[in-house]
Amino acid sequence: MNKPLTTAESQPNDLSQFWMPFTSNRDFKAAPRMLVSAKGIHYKSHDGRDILDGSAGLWCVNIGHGHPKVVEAVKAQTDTLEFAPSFQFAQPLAFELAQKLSGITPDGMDRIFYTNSGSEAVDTALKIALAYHRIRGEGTRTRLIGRERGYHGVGFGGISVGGMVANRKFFGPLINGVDHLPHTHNLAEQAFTKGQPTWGAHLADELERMVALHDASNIAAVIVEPMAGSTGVLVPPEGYLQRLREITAKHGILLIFDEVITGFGRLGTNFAADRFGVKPDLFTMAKGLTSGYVPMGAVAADNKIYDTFMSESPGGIELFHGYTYTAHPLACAAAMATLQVYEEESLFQRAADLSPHLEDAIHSLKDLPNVIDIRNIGLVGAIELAPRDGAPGARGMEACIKAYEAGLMVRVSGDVIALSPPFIVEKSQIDEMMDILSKVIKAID
Ligand code: PXG
Ligand code: PLP
Repeated sequence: MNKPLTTAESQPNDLSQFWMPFTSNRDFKAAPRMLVSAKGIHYKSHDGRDILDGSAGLWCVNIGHGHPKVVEAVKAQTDTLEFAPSFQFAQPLAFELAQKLSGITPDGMDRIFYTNSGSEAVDTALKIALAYHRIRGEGTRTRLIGRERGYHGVGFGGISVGGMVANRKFFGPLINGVDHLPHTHNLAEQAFTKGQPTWGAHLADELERMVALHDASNIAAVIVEPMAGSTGVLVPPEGYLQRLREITAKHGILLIFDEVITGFGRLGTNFAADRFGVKPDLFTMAKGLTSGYVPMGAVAADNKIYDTFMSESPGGIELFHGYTYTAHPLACAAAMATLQVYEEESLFQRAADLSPHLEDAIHSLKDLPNVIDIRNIGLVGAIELAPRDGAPGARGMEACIKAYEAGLMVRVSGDVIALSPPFIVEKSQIDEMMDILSKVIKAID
């Protein structure tokens, strides 16, 4: 266990300076929930309680907390080379990591561009798509298509193609030339489905209507999460992603998968592309890439996209894009060690093997009060509660806070409770999570 913090360290007496993200600062600062250390599948709260990590942090700590291999790798890298520029210079781990990653990406998607977060990965993928079309002489292809209820991070690119209204409505006109496919959630047709719903593949055909309206020659790319996580776990209907692939391929539109959550074993396979047997042209990753130990994201590109930049751009810099911290040595070290842990501990397989247990356990909650849907895939589960009249999200937030008080961290999106534990979770701990959730759901009205 990490060295316990002193009271002064764990309970700062002034909370006003840190402007917290995606949080009611006023509510939190009135009743803080401080996490002071973590090991394995537990956080330690500032009042000394063990909190089961039912969400792998923010869907990222797939290998569990405090894994000595990753901790050591980052420490050692700090001693050797803490920073080196990646513009015009490089450090060897960047290439080693890209090579290692290309061993688990879908065939022919071996070109890796590094970022520091999922949001940056999304911006990068959209920019590569636009520049790719221009470089190959189809510069009219500038329109981007996202999906309602999509979450693609918080950059202007990501919120433009994203479809969560609260994340968009405050921020002006955004990027123009964007359309949104309909989301695929439909309780009447899909409630309490285990795994992929059978209803909904036809919603991909809406893309044909957009092509008919704008003409394919104006459309650069379609971006979707293969499984939408942040919006409350929407599992893709059977055949839906295949249909999107067919339509995009037919019209020369790039297909981008946002695999920031689904990548690195969350669905029991390397990537969702593998799980669903659909290969995009570009995909984003982050979170599980380093298991959250150091921030890092990336985009994997089909080799043909990279090759086009190399052969068609006139010489000199091929892509005018990059971050100060692209391929940061500490992030590369964390990612190398994380990938090694996944391999040595067969963690993607473990996620797949645990999936039926999570499915049975979570669906056993279906008769609890206010539960209107339960859904699951891989090592992800969600419980949708009916919204309170006039106060959507209130019941979900109350569940989140009560669960924490009872020793369990979950994520909520509106009134959807999401579970996505680290892959090292034991079956008994999944059961413990369900016990807590069951008591919590019964206790709120
Ligand atoms: N794309 C997807 C699909 C994501 O889920 C991002 C992009 C942005 O990544 P960064 O690293 O910039 O946050 C995400 C992030 C939640 C939750 O509770 C989900 C995310 C982030 C924080 C909370 O569902 N997803
Ligand atoms: N703003 C200024 C003034 C900068 O000089 C830079 C980078 O040099 C940035 C923003 C971008 O920062 P980053 O490369 O960390 O995304």
